[in-house]
Amino acid sequence: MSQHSNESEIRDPNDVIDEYEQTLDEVLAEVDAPEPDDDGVSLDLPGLSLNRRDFMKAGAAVGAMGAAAGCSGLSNGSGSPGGSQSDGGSAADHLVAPGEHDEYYGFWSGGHSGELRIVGIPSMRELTRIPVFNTDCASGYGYTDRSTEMLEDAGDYTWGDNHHPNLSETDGDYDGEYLFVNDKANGRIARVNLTYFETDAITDVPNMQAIHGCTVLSPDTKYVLGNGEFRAPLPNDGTDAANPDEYTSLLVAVDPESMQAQWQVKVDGNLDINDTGKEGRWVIASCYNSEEATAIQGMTKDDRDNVKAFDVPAIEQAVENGNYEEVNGVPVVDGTQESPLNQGDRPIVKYVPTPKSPHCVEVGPNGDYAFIAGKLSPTVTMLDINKLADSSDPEEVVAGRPRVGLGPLHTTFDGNGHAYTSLFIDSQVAKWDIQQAVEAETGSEDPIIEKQDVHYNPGHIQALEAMTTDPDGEWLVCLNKLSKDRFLPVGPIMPDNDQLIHIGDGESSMELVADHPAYPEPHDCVFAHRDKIDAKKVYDPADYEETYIEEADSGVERTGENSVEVKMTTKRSEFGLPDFTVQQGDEVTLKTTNIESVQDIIHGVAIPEHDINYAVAPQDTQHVTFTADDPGVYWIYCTYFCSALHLEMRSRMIVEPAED
Ligand code: CUK
Ligand code: CUA
Repeated sequence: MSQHSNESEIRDPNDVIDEYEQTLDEVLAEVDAPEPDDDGVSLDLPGLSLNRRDFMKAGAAVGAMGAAAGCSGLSNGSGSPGGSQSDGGSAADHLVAPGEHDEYYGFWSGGHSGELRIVGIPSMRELTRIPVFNTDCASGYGYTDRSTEMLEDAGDYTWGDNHHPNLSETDGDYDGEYLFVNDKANGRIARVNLTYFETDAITDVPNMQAIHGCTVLSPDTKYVLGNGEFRAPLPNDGTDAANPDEYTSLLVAVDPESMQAQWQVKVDGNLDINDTGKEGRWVIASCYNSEEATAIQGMTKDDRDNVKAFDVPAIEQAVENGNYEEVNGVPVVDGTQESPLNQGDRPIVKYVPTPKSPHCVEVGPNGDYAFIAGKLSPTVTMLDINKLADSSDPEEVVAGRPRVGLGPLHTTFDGNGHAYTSLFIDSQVAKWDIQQAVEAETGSEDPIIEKQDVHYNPGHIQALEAMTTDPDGEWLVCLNKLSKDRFLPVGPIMPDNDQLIHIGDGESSMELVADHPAYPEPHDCVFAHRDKIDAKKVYDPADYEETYIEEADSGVERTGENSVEVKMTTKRSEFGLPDFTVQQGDEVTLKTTNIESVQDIIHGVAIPEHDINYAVAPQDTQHVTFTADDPGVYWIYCTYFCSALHLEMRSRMIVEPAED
């Protein structure tokens, strides 16, 4: 109808692209030969010299041009040096026949939706969602007492921003016990129990406002490690609020069982993404704000930021020696460059200069190198982890620095010597040879094997079990931030586009196989072979401290002048009580056990006008507490379609008027 009404404001897309590419050319020229400049911003952020509308339009226009032209006016024109033909894999390979199972579990972060999604690979079918930092009325998470108390104890926020899911490891391989994930928004770390696929602990980490990077310490999950991205005063109690020089960033180590913060390390600059070496010693974290600025111009000013290598045993030793300051109950060790703990033979934190506002850190499968994507530099810096301990020259620990393309963000691996790096600005995946990158000169493009166009603007990429010591290859998922024209329009907030790419054993060309729309906004994912996950289909009551309710236990008990406890079972197709009566103003605790022992027979307990709905899975016991404010009759009904008589599965709560 009115789709042309803005036409007069819209510039010729080709002009916008030309302008955009010219900006990038300037950026590149300057990255190659940075001009020393002590006062000004040393380079414009790509896109920022255009206004945001133009930047987005430029992307959209490029998108509309499709894969034929790619997004890469700057990388030799046509995008795919390896060509789009593939001798291995085909679109059909990813289809999983009706009734068949996927071979891999994919665990997707849900970004600011707060949830996790479980996706089968290679089909890309979404299997379920796990509420973590959000509430979820389908499961009752955030409604039941158990989940509500956990959320309240963890700060009582209604949302979170989860970016980095990590599977627990034993001997460097996934043990199927837990998944840990960060909350960037509120400085929290959550633990998901992979027996029941549910969140069982959330810790609100003291002294940290945002936790961005999140990883487990390989090979045995000794700690969950969180990066404080936003610098803030320590403690953040109003002191120095207006004095950014006094702000600091922290790394935290959380015990995976108790979920308590064990220690923190304060550093210069900030901390973005992290990963660990394979031997349990090094935590490697990127820093894009070595300038310690509070605004974008300052944060992007210097041509080099750094990567920090935390020496975990040395930090533990410092804590043991009492070399810390306790802040809000957590030992905080000083890891700034000036710290006495960084002056001797064994500094607790090594600072390695790295170009330019680096983003990801991913440690390769054999643990030799950490790969740090340059973001505003078109390179990936490879840190030689084996040299970290003994070298005092930061440059000596850089093993290679290939030029991969524009806007490199994340790198993944196929286990056969190849690295794959996402290029946010080029909208491509660059596949390159790790050994060749070690041998090639800094900034060389020789290690590049091929580039695959993706749609559009990828962040994380992840190949099967790429974070273990033994990646499986075969499939790679590229989590693109934008989908633009790839799906039916669904209004202005469009889905992301997670694309499945066949990589095989790495010998054949990459092949784009499937688009998968994703609700905002996954950042990362991690995969485990199905043999490594052992999900129970029915609860074992021994796993929870809840009193199991038998049919004979159903009843109402007054527990106080204004409180009652109601117990009832659920089974096909009735509640344990056809009705029960409480007094107006009573605080009602309703406890239900699903006494079914058959898999997949879930009952729901919904109470209209009381904002209550939750699921009770077979052999699970759940309870809710609410106040019966208004007299009347309230039908309680089952929300899971459990049998042919599901609609008849009802009970009545009768609330008698209070006596005056
Ligand atoms: S960050 Cu989002 S694309 Cu939070 Cu892992 Cu890189
Ligand atoms: Cu029980 Cu429907």
